[in-house]
Amino acid sequence: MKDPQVKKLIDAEKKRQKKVVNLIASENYVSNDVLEALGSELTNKYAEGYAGKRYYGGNEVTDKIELLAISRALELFKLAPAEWHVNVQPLSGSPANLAVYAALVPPGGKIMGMSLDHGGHLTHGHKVSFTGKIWNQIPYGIDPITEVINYDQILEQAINEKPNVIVAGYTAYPRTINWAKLREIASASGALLMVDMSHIAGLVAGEAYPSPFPYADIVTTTTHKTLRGPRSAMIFAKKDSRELEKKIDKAVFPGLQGGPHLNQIAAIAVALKEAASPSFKKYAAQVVRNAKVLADELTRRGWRLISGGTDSHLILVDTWMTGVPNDKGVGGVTGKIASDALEADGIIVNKNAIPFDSRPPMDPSGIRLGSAAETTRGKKEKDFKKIAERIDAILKKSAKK
Ligand code: DSN
Repeated sequence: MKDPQVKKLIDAEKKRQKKVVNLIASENYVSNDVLEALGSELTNKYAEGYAGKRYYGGNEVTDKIELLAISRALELFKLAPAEWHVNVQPLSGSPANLAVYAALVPPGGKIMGMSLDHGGHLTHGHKVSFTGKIWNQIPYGIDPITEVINYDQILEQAINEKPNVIVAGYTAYPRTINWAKLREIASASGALLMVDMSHIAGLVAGEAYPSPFPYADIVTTTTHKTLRGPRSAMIFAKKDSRELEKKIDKAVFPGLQGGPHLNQIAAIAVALKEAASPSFKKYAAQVVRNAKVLADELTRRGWRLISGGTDSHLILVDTWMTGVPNDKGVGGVTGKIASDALEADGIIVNKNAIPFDSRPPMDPSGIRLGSAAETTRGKKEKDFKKIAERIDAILKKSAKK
């Protein structure tokens, strides 16, 4: 690279990434092949439209790339092309979710999504997101005692509210989601069931987490979390007389986006092939095993985990309330203090609200941890045990300050 300033910064970021323990639950490390596709000449090409129906000439190669990504996506999640459609053009997760609502929910309609502090995402209808300004969020949450989803409560709420769409799949919910129950709830209340599987897509692909496809009408996903691809997204739609897929394609282009980023789409195709390999299946299982070890070791040392543990790559630790100083010496670390103290020691996490949080979002009561990135770097149970020991020591030291 001839630009020394940018080169220096990229090199500095590479060094930073190598040196830290990365427990950000939504990050991962892509392969060199994914990087090569992202940095390829495909970035030069305009291809507004869809394969075979472009508004620009010169798309004989890019059509093949988009079709390859589509067929690999359907194959990876074991979907028959006659039954499922996939759009691989969304630029990332938020535009993907926006496109689904724009296609299927009239302005002012109801999006029933999990509250942000219970593990939902901003684009599940939160009021600071346009998804909560154009549409009305009907927020649902977890049970205050068990800290897992109470499906009976959601059923009652859905029947009363009659939302247009129920959104499931979360950013800070560690447990297995009962897709079949959510299907029953959506059907009983006349709502569409949209699953945002961004966090768990790689685990679903690797058969380490139940697939939502037998139950959902629409599935959105980013491609850069557990799926270990480029920053991008996909929208899957069930094909039937409702023609959801046609409405969604129109919402993506020309409704919300212009030219697709073909370099990203090629990188998705590469990542999907990698995710279909036997080694990725082993990876997905290891991600879950590592998260469980981390959860068990932290619990053993006195830290309270939301819902008491994890079934996925993700853990939510209550560093604040655990933290009333007790005879174990644990106590009283806010999410910000915890995340700053860990970062100072080379462990990168994010501060995170916990359900029913009484603290502000910039300094909430917890931290979120994930095992996907470090598992990519080859870490196993014994390494996560050591990571738990380090986290415990750092947090206890901060609590005493
Ligand atoms: N920001 C992502 C996460 O960290 O979960 C979701 O968009």
